[in-house]
Amino acid sequence: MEKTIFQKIIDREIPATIEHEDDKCIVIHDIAAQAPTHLLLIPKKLIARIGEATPEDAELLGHMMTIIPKLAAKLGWSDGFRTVINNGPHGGEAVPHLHIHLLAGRQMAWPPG
Ligand code: D5M
Repeated sequence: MEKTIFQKIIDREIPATIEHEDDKCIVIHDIAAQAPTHLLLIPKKLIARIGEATPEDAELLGHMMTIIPKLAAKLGWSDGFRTVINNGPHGGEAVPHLHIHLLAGRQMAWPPG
């Protein structure tokens, strides 16, 4: 199976602006930013989408959740931010490698488009 674009970034085959990295995940700046700050929090393990996560991914997913408040503190998101996971065609997913969008720096609208 061909590597996803995010796997190529994790493997340093293509460049990205990296905001955080540890043994379990990487956080990069989205190339098509939809907010003043738009990050992607990506597990190094290939989980195609959140709908395919399994109970054995619980620790990894929990770890990823704990990265979010650290980023919020580091980047000064005191006015708030939004997290988004797109899943499948109706969810607007483009890259089949789980990623959590983190958007900050402007007022978000509801409902989402
Ligand atoms: O979101 C996939 C996101 O991935 C979309 O917001 C663009 C972003 N993207 C695509 N290629 C790159 C590279 N090379 N660097 C950084 N960001 C990238 P989805 O939820 O799947 O629609």
